[in-house]
Amino acid sequence: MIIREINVTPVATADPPLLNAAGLHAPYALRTIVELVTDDNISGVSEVPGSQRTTEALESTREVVAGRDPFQLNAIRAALAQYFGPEEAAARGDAPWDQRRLVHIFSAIEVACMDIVGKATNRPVVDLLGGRMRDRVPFAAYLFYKHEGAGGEHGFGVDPDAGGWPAARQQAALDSRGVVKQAEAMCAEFGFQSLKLKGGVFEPAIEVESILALREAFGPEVPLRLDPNALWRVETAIEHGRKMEGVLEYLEDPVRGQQNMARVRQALDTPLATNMCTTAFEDIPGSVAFGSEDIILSDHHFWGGLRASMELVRICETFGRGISMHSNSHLGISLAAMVHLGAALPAVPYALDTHYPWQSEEVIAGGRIAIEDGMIAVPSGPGLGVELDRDALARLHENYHKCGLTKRNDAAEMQKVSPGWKFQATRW
Ligand code: GKR
Ligand code: MG
Repeated sequence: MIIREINVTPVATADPPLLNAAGLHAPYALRTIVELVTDDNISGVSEVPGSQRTTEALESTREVVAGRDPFQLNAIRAALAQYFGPEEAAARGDAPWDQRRLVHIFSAIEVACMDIVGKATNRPVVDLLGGRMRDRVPFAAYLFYKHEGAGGEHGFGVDPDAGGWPAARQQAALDSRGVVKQAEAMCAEFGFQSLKLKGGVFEPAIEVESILALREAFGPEVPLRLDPNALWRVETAIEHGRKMEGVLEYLEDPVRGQQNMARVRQALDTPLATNMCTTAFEDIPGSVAFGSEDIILSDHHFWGGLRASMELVRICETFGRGISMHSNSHLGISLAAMVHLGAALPAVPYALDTHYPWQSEEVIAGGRIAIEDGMIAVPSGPGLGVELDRDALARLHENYHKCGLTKRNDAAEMQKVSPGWKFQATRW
């Protein structure tokens, strides 16, 4: 069996005006959908964060990937590392983690190959990762401060008084009351049993107030997390972290860098999690030397695929790190891959992150994947268990051309509503 065809389709999906440390989400989030087709017509799919750069890099892998056996993932990875490696290594020092290319590209190719291998062997992807440890995978409600609106062209057509999650997704949440209402609506719709608030938007005291309001509304049984995306100083993190001791399940990336994280960690009892200071295998020695976090939020799109994520789990076990999962705005192909991985993990002590409730569109047949009791069932069927809806793919591809975005730029989007706004790597 060999890979005969590589189809790369950039898409844009409506995304609400969510606020974060980097600015504001644009009305569309970009993703890139990859389809590999074998000589015996088996198609495998995958999805990665989108940008023109990623799409072009994927297009250029045709010469490396075409003609290869999808079972031979080690050789494919070696070939891609050789192809992208030197440039990647040169950029490594100063490139933010989400600008690394090889990990995205290999993740895209690997997941699509595993979808093919699963279909060829009539096995779900979770079995290719060593087999399932659970049938349903727990996810957390991902709460955001946000402006009114649901993103895209059609977002503003939702009646905010209609009730239910679609209306709540439309509503603004700019204070603790709004955050609690958002959490209640999201939990009512999807049954989530853990809550994460994206912080780094308002002064720390305001975000702490939201966390305490969530605690008041949901009680101590519902685990809470806050993620200021490394915008706090060490002293700020310690001062405000102390106010949330015993309330947070974990504090995610309060400060920037492994050494700063280690200083905060020594001062607080609350566990620290990261998807910012330990984001690649090359960061593990620093993580161990400094003791920068308790939990690593893995992400197969950024760690170089599903098998690499399983390797990370073993490293985390060795060095006493817990594991959970990071997410960005995404569609159902990414979600299916996350669920297969989540089902294969030896243990899931923390519900995984997902932005999925914030999106309303899909590229997979059968529409949106169901979330019930905060859990997602491993898709049935071989491979990832999802198929492309080609009409939906064409529609979202058209969105991509119409929206005119070529990369994510939350700062530029924020400047449209707050002229002069500037990203500050350390703000409070
Ligand atoms: O979507 O605004 C967002 C998040 O801030 C995302 O970009 C982060 O990567 O979810 C993320 C995180 O946990 O840091
Ligand atoms: Mg984070």
